[in-house]
Parts: sequence; C-alpha cells; structure tokens
Amino acid sequence: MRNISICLLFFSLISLISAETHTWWFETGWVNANPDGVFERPMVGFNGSWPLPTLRVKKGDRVQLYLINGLDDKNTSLHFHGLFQHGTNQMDGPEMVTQCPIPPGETFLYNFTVEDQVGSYWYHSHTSGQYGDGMRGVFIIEDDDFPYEYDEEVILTLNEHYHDFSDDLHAKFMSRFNPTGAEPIPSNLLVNETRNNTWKVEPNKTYFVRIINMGRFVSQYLWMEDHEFTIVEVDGIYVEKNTTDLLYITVAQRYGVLITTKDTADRNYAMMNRVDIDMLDVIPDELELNGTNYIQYNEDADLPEPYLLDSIDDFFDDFYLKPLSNTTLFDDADYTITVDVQMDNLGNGVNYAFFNNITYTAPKVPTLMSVLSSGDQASNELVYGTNTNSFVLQKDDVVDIVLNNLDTGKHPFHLHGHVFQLIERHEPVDDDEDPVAFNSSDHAEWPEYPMLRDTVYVNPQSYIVMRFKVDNPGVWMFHCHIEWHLDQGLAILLIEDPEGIQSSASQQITDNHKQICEKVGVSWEGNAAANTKDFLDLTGEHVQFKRLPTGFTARGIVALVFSCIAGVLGMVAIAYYGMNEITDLEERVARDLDVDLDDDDVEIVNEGSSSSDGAYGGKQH
Ligand SMILES: *[C@@H]1O[C@H](CO)[C@@H](O)[C@H](O)[C@H]1NC(C)=O
Ligand SMILES: *[C@@H]1O[C@H](CO)[C@@H](O)[C@H](O)[C@H]1NC(C)=O
Ligand SMILES: *[C@@H]1O[C@H](CO)[C@@H](O)[C@H](O)[C@H]1NC(C)=O
Ligand SMILES: *[C@@H]1O[C@H](CO)[C@@H](O)[C@H](O)[C@H]1NC(C)=O
Ligand SMILES: *[C@@H]1O[C@H](CO)[C@@H](O)[C@H](O)[C@H]1NC(C)=O
Ligand SMILES: *[C@@H]1O[C@H](CO)[C@@H](O)[C@H](O)[C@H]1NC(C)=O
Ligand SMILES: *[C@@H]1O[C@H](CO)[C@@H](O)[C@H](O)[C@H]1NC(C)=O
Ligand SMILES: *[C@@H]1O[C@H](CO)[C@@H](O)[C@H](O)[C@H]1NC(C)=O
Ligand SMILES: *[C@@H]1O[C@H](CO)[C@@H](O)[C@H](O)[C@H]1NC(C)=O
Ligand SMILES: *[C@@H]1O[C@H](CO)[C@@H](O)[C@H](O)[C@H]1NC(C)=O
Ligand SMILES: *[C@@H]1O[C@H](CO)[C@@H](O)[C@H](O)[C@H]1NC(C)=O
Ligand SMILES: [Cu+2]
Repeated sequence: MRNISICLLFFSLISLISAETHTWWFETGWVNANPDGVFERPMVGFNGSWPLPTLRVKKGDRVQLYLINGLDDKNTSLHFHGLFQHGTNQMDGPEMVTQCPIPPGETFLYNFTVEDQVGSYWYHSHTSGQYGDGMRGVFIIEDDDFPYEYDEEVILTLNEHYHDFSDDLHAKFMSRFNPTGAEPIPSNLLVNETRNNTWKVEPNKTYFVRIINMGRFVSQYLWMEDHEFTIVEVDGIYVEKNTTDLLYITVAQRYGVLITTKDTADRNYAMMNRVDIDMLDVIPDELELNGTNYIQYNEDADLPEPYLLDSIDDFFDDFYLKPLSNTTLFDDADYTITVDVQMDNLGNGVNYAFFNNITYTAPKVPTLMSVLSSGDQASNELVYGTNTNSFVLQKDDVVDIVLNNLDTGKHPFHLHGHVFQLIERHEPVDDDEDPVAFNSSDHAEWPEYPMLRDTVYVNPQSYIVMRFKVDNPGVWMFHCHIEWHLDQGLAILLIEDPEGIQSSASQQITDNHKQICEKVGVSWEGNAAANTKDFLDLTGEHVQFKRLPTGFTARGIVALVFSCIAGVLGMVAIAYYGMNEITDLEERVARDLDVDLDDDDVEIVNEGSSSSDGAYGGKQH
C-alpha cells in the first residue's frame, strides 16, 4: 500500500517536472509575400516572417506567449482555436468578449496550460478579418500515448487567399451597395500557404497527416490520386478508424488521417483540393476551382496530371465518426437554446446575419469583465446587453443548442471552450422548398456514441442539434466561422457558471490585461453599456441598426444599388464581385431579394444612415 502511494507520488512528480513552460515573444507586422505565385502583397507575420511558425507543446505544458502588436494602425488579439482554456477564459482571444483589443505598440501575455487536450489545433487573430490577412498558424499538442501506429507526422494546411486587404474587403462587403451580402470571392486556394505544393514521400510508409483548414470562408474538398485517408482524429478527438477517399473540410475544422504510401517509387501522384462552389455567389472564369498539388515519390519522374473525380457528392460524413473514448450520449438536456439563423437587411441597407432576430453587436465592456464586476447580478442576462445574444448557463447542466438554419447557405459553427456532441444533422433542403426546423417530438434516433468536435456545418435550410455539459466556467462565443458572417453578427455568447468565474482566482483580470484595457480606452468594469453603478441600466449600449420600416420592400435597396453602381462606383464594384454585366447583377440581386423587377413602384432607403457599418461598430444614434 505504502509502496503504491510512493509510486503514485513519484509519477505525479515526474509529470510535474516534465511539464514544460514554452515562452514565446512574437511581434505582429506586415511582411511581403506571394502565396499564390501570381501577386505579391503584405501579409500579417510574426517577427518579420510569414507564414507563421507551427507551435508545438505537450499535454500538460504551460504556454506563455507574449504578443507584441507591431501594427501601427490596427488592434489585434489571438485565439487558440479548440483549446478549452479551463480557468483562463481571459486568454481565449475574442476581443470585447473575453479581452480588450491589444492596441498598437502594446504587449499582451497569453498565459495558460493545455491540460487534458491533445491533437491538431490552430491559432489566429480574433480581430475582424485579420487572420485572412495572414495572422494564422498551426498549434499542435503532442501525445506520448498516441493510439495508432505511424512512421512520420506531417502538417497539411488548407486556405483561401485574397489579393485585397481584409479591411477593404470588409468595407465593400458590409455596405449598402452589397445588399444581398455577397461574400468576396477568393483569388486562389492554398495548400500549406502556397500553390502547387510538393509533398515528398517515401514508399512503404504510414504518414500521420494533420489537415487543417485555416481559411475564413470556403469549405474545401480534398482527395489524392490512388491514396486513401484513414481518419483517426477530428478537432483533437481520437476516433475509431474510418477510411475514405474524399474529405470535406469546413474552415476551422481539422482531420488527422493516416496515409500509407505505395510500395514503389516509380511515379508521382496528384493531391487535389477543390472549393465548395455552392458557397460562392458568383464563379469568375479566372478562379481555379481545383488546385493540383504533388505527392512526390521520385524527383526524376514526371509531375502528375490533375486527377479528377466523376462526382464530389460522396464525401465523408463526419456525423458517423465514433470517439475512441466511447463517450456515450449525454443525459437529456436540462436547458435548450433554440436559435434561428437568418440573413437580412437593416435600415442602413446593409445585409446582416441574425440569431433570433439579433445581430451580435459588441458591448462597451468585454462580457467576461461584466461578469467579474457585476457581483450577484451576474446571472441576469440583461447585464450583458440586448444585442449580444447572451445566455447564462448553470453549472453542471446538460445543454442542447438547436440551430435552425433559415438561410440557403451552409455554415460552419464553432463553439469556444468545448467540444460538443453532434446528435442530429438534417439533410439539406432545396431553395424552392421551405426551411425545415427541428421538431422535438419528431426527431431522428440519436446515436449512442455521438461524434465530438468543436466545429460543424449545418446544411442549407436545415438544422443541427448539439449537446454539451456546462463544465467550463467562462464566456464562450458560439459563432459561424465564416469570418464575413461573424462580421455580419452571426454569434451568441454562452455565459457558463458566472459564480464559478467570479470565485476563481485564476479568472481574475491580470494586471497586464488591465493595462491593455486602459491603453485602448476600454473599461474593465461595468455592464454592456459600461455602467458601473446600475448594472441593469443599459442606457447608451451599442445596438444594431433599426429594421426597415414596416411595409418597406427590399426593392428600394435594389433601386439604390443600381443608381449608385451606375454612378459613383461604376465598373469598380462590378469587377469586384466578378460580374461582367449589369443585367446579370440586376437579375442576381432581384433573385436573392425575391423581388419582381418589372414592378417600378420603388422606394428609396434613407441615405443618411450610411455611416458606421459593421457588426463591431454599429450604433444607433
Ligand atoms: C521576436 O521579436 C521580439 C521583439 O520584437 C523579440 O523579443 C523576440 O525574441 C523575437 N522572437 C523570436 C522567436 O525571434
Ligand atoms: C502555381 O502554378 C501556377 C500555374 O498553374 C503559377 O501561375 C503560379 O505562380 C504557381 N504558384 C506558385 C506559388 O508556385
Ligand atoms: C481599437 O479598439 C478601440 C476600442 O474598441 C477602438 O476605439 C479603436 O478604434 C480601435 N482601433 C483601431 C485602429 O481599430
Ligand atoms: C502565468 O500564470 C501562472 C499561473 O497563474 C503564474 O504562476 C505565472 O507567473 C504567469 N506567468 C507570468 C509570466 O506572469
Ligand atoms: C507543409 O508545410 C510544412 C511546414 O513547412 C511541412 O513541414 C510539411 O511537410 C508540408 N506538408 C506537405 C503535405 O507538403
Ligand atoms: C515495400 O515493401 C514491399 C513488401 O515488404 C517490398 O517488396 C518492397 O521492396 C518495398 N519497397 C521499397 C521501395 O522499399
Ligand atoms: C474539378 O474537379 C471536379 C471533381 O473532380 C471535376 O468534376 C471538374 O470537372 C474539375 N474541373 C476542372 C476545370 O478541371
Ligand atoms: C464509418 O463511416 C460510415 C459512414 O461513412 C459509418 O456508416 C460507419 O458507422 C463508420 N464507422 C466508424 C467506426 O466510424
Ligand atoms: C471502447 O470500446 C471498445 C469496444 O467497442 C474497446 O475495445 C475499447 O477498449 C473501449 N475504449 C475505452 C477507452 O474504453
Ligand atoms: C423574429 O421576428 C419575426 C418577425 O418579426 C417574428 O415572427 C419571430 O417570432 C421572431 N423570432 C424570434 C426568435 O424572436
Ligand atoms: C412535430 O411532430 C409532431 C409529431 O409528429 C406533430 O404532431 C407536430 O405537428 C410537429 N410540429 C410541427 C411544428 O411540425
Ligand atoms: Cu456562416
């Protein structure tokens, strides 16, 4: 008995000693690069280089990452995608949710441990659009007890690239001249932050490939000529092996796959990636939809030809993956959050995204700081404002999120601070039919061992049901990972166990963090309106634009668009959306808005309310 406890003590000491602290200092700044090989532009790098470094840690290690904002006119922040940040919510990254934005010249210390997680993750700026300008990198938590055999590990990132700066794309996107909310079209797809990527392999080997989509918009298909993928990990969760030859990967998702190479090295093979064209509003002729990359066995052999498939409909459905941990379906939900997703125009003519008619509008005080400063009122959702879509969750509850997608697009949803069980995903519903909503008294049979991950897609006009346990005190964002849609306000906040947050020493705002808030001019106390006296008084809070007046038809916006496109913007706007003909645009806008162009009874939107676009800045005066 005594020997056993000595042994236990010994091993726990060993694990304490072997837990390492990784201290990194990184300074953001612009770096010229030419990722797609056809256009050089500045990208956001670290310490003068881009792409950003791959960060590697081991389970249990501590990370101390000092982020110096070297950009001279932009705030920044850093999110470690998929990490639970248990007890360190303020290190999660999203600005105005868990932290104050880091202004130019300031340094923020991200200080946390990786505790019980292993697998493939990534890090990226959580300041509007910035990661699309390059501020993204791979984060790996190595596991000494990896459950499968392999010879070598390799990283494979997917991305899409834009020649224009995010801020410029954002301004045109969140504009009344883009009333249908057509997303900017990527310039090119990337693999490993480049094109025509060569992966050098050896025959007779098994590679463990960590595939990570670090894009901000489009899902990608990935397939390899005559090589199969055996899926063993999704979003940091080990799963029972399942083999496929075609993967579908939304932005922010990760797949860990085993690939066994051929037994001879006499030829090379193609590795193909393809954009999900259903997500694009227009497909410009010059956009290369299929990327060809190379699996190189033999330097002297010819490069492979593109390898095409007859159909890409038969991609692997992640719903059926089974976690290796055998985690069973959690108990019935104690609390259900039902949210409807919709895109629509507000009174300024701009197209926004809504959860239950609310477009997320950032509060004046980061929500975590409202929790910490609101004392015994922290459980009152009103404290967090009327436009943040905040839900307070009770410790240890099982929670379902029922998400009904009334929109005709697919959306990849990400929950911070958790992996969740995906317990139902309904098939897509065609545009010419009505959206189908979840019906609790008439639903599919739920799996015994549901798949677990941190990012899933919902099909067009369809729904998903997700389940998780309230076991991680903090303010966790749940949002569409399409950066454009997040800019449009497609987010809710889950405030888990507010008392648990308040009473934890490690959750208190660090001095460094307070200093950052002071420098950027954001209060670290108060409700959503920065009121520190009466936490239920929301006077002056940020709210979304007013809705279009009743009886107003979207026709007015169409009219406005045409008069303006014909005038000021002219061909610029048209070329920008990859449209060649005004009539083409006219039809598209009309179809998207579901209006009849022959009807010339036209109303004009109030042009006076055109300033301060954007979900992060939208204010109603
Ligand atoms: C990055 O630059 C900072 C100063 O700007 C320096 O302190 C740090 O050591 C550099 N980090 C690396 C990894 O080179
Ligand atoms: C990839 O190939 C295309 C031609 O297909 C070329 O224009 C481009 O520069 C190449 N990109 C890189 C990064 O090598
Ligand atoms: C940085 O954030 C602060 C606080 O939200 C804001 O006032 C300021 O305009 C931001 N700076 C930039 C350059 O966006
Ligand atoms: C990081 O956090 C740990 C735990 O709170 C603390 O002991 C350590 O001093 C912090 N690191 C720095 C550099 O402040
Ligand atoms: C992708 O890039 C990383 C980092 O440069 C490299 O280690 C890896 O081998 C590349 N992967 C492939 C599949 O080419
Ligand atoms: C691969 O393994 C097979 C069977 O063990 C063997 O016959 C072959 O020579 C190996 N190929 C190479 C290139 O080593
Ligand atoms: C791209 O790949 C898809 C699937 O393999 C194929 O159907 C399509 O014809 C390809 N397009 C081009 C232009 O090669
Ligand atoms: C593998 O995937 C298929 C469907 O793609 C599913 O039917 C099967 O249950 C899965 N098996 C495991 C062990 O994940
Ligand atoms: C999960 O169940 C399988 C049998 O289905 C068993 O072989 C395996 O050991 C179990 N794993 C764990 C972690 O319990
Ligand atoms: C959203 O607004 C519509 C129309 O005003 C209304 O019918 C619907 O009930 C609202 N939905 C929610 C969840 O509040
Ligand atoms: C939900 O399903 C039940 C049982 O099939 C049915 O009676 C009810 O009408 C459905 N509700 C809706 C809103 O479709
Ligand atoms: Cu979306």
